[in-house]
Amino acid sequence: MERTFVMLKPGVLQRRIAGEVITRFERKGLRIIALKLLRIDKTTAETHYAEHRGKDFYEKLLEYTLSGPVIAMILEGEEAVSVVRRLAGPTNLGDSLPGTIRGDYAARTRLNIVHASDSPGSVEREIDLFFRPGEICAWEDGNQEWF
Ligand code: 3AN
Repeated sequence: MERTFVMLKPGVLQRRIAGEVITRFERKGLRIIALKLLRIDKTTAETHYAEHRGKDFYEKLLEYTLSGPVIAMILEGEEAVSVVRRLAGPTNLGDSLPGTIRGDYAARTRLNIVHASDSPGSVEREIDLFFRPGEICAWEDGNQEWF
């Protein structure tokens, strides 16, 4: 099983679509093993988006990320990194097809609703940045009779 990190950006809560977006991941069969709502600080945002420092959209991206609470999650499943990236859809507005989260909900590339780790290396770095080990709650699928 693979883990991946997802962050629902502030627009998700603003637009009251957190449930709809989280449902996309659950319907796919991914397992939520950590989830919290938080307002991230500037240092965390700068660390998270360090690779984009200096780009023309960087300051606006930080401003948006800090504009309100986000929802941070760790999802688990087979090939979770690539599965979640496909559910999210491509970064650029013009490439994200209907049926993907960005394709269905994002109207601007900079405000593209969801962050999802792009490699196992970034998963580890981003989980460490957002979660303490005690906040992760691994679980297994239960006996069907308990449902
Ligand atoms: P992704 O989030 O798909 O991994 P990255 O890491 O290239 O994409 O970009 C991080 C964030 O920066 C994106 N989610 C988006 O909000 C913003 N972004 C990336 N490229 C652009 C761009 N060309 N114009 C405006 N915002 C951008």
